[in-house]
Amino acid sequence: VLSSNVGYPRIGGNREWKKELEKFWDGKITEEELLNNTKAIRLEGLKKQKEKGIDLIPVGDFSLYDHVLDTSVLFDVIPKRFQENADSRTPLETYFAIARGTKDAVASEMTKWFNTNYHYIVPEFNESKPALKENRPLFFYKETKEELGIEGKPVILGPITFIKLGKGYEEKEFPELVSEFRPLYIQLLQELKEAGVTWVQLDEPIFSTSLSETDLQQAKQIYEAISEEVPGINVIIQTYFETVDAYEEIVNLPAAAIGLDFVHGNSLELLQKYGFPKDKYLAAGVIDGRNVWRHDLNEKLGLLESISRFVDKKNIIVQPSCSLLHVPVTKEGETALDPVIKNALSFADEKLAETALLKRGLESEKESIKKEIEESITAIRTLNDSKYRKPTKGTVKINELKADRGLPFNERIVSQKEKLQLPLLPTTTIGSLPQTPEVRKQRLKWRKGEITNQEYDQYIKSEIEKWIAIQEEIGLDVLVHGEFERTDMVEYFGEKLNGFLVTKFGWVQSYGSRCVKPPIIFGDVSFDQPMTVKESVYAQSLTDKRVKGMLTGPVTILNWSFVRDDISRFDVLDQIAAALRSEIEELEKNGINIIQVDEPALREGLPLKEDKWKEYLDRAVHAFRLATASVENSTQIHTHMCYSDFEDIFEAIRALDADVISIETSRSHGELISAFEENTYDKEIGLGVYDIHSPRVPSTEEIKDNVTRALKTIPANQFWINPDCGLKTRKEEETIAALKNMVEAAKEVREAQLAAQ
Ligand code: THG
Ligand code: ZN
Repeated sequence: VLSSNVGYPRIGGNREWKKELEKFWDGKITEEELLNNTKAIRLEGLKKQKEKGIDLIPVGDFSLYDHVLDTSVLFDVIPKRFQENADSRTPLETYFAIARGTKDAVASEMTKWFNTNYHYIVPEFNESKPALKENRPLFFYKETKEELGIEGKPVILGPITFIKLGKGYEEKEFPELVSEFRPLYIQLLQELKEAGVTWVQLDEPIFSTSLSETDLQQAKQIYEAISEEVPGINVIIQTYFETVDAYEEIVNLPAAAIGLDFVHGNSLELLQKYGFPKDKYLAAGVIDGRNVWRHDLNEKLGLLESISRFVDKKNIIVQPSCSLLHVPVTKEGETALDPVIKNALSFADEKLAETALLKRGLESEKESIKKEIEESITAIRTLNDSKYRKPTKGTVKINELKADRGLPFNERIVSQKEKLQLPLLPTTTIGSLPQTPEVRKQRLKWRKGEITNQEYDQYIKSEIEKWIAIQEEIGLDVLVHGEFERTDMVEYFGEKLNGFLVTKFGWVQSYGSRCVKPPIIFGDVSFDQPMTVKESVYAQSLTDKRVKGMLTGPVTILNWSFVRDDISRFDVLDQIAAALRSEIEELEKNGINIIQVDEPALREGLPLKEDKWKEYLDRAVHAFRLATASVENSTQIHTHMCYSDFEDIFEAIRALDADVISIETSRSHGELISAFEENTYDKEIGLGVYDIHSPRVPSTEEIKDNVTRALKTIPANQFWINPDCGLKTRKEEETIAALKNMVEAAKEVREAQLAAQ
């Protein structure tokens, strides 16, 4: 039996990595300093994995931004706009330019990594001739060996996943592209082999999605070529996040080992049904790499024993289900947590210790880890029996709540229009306004106790007041309070609802240097006291315009939290929905008549397997409606989604029954509008009329063009004008200038429309 790790967090126990990167981007440290300082973080992680007792330690999983971008650059897949003037930049500067853009070249697209909250940089295959440039995996292998005496296992994104995730080619060109990369992967692996590498991991998470015959054919061909050309190096074809559909084809690919996820979906059943090739290692992902709970080692050992009925023990590799990139580094520093909870948690380092224990247990006798098994069972039982798992005071009978607004939209909208008295083509924003360094500084001071609650409240109020005045001056129709009190749209609610806890250091990379700190749902979720009412009501008291209440929706709160695993996720979802329902009722009671419930993570949570879509979408829609259905007909429910890939979930979006939906589209106009057109959407739509992800201020003309184009498809009386996402990451001056142009554009189009009527 061997123990292995699939990937380790890059960010360091205290986000040291993020801080180094940002210092470099700000010009505060040199490239050499960045490389030295991040090397120290990397070696620290490697050392820890060794100490935890991991046999196959991943190297090259470390990245200075994103592992997909690393792979692109490794193979010289550089978009043209970054090849120009390349001599004036170091290779590292070019690397960051692709990720972040420069003043003359827009960044490459960024999108979600499978069903996670991690984002990768999309490879663009049409503008370069691939070549193996600098063998980074080899560099990391050598570094690890020289510095720490560790024989690392290089990790490389596999060819099929890498190419499938990229763009700039048509489906029929896929085989050609695979052929183009074949010699490059072979060369890469040959160089590794010559340097003494024995194990190498090729990540193919795409194998957990539905592959076409061609895809499988291509996989077979390239892995055959690899095994023929580079014999003697042990290739692990690593899948994760779900079971593999084409189980028999995949496990029979020529490789030394196949890595399967034994946590998500039922790989054991496939193993029992189809067996496993005698001559291969099975890298068994039995430790959950996506969640933070300690495992019952007895149960996991049982799973491994079941696996060993089909695979010789000597051929089993015990490991996490996927890279530990998706969980925080260690629970060690969480000193404020009740030991009852802390004992039941397991972050990356703790998961590695569990992995090593299971290896020991499987290898020798169960007896050899008897004490540890007992400890794990006790820790879980103690939490289950504790007050944390008892119903909380705000718990409601969810089955008794109606998830239906009563009146259909076309009747509700009449009373909404009458109440709200908004102009044709009303203007608004998505909710968050710039979180300036000053806002962050004040929040930090408050957290550290350097300013009092009262002083902090006063500061937030003054920001709200300032921005209500700015919004009035700009001439927006529906105003927002700006969300200055919120660090993160999920963490904030996690801090206020029953059943959640927030950690001190539980950071996880989201994209580039940006991290999130997902709250942990440990018990029943329920409403405790109003969470957003104070700020919204204060904002409303300052203006005669309508102020829109702002909440994060149940699906997004669920998907961006770590969720207890002793009850069904869908039951947790309903609990969150019921708690939000109380909040919405409070807002309404306090005079807020437009309430936005954001669901940016609805699409990302879509299961990888199509046969699970329906249940997910039904439950997601039900939860949204549960949260929003109890309001008066004249109260207007808005929602917002950031994702533009709507085709798969269109019916679900319609079924949400939100009165107004705003969506991010400014990067893909035509596409989205036709989706709405074909589907004859009858409710109100706020189409993002400019891109907030760039510091550029769009001109009035440009925005007018976008609006006019949209109005060819969407009737004006259904249409709202807004930026395409929240303004949190933008600067104040940019925001004000852009919104002024947006309001001016709205005014001109409105006048033209009214004149034409
Ligand atoms: N919250 C959560 N997940 C998300 C988003 C979010 N996933 C998708 C998308 N939005 C990712 N975008 C961001 C944008 C900004 C930041 C994180 C994710 C960010 N983070 C701060 C940082 O790393 O500096 C940390 C938080 C802080 O200190 O304020 O800015 O919005 N859950
Ligand atoms: Zn958005």
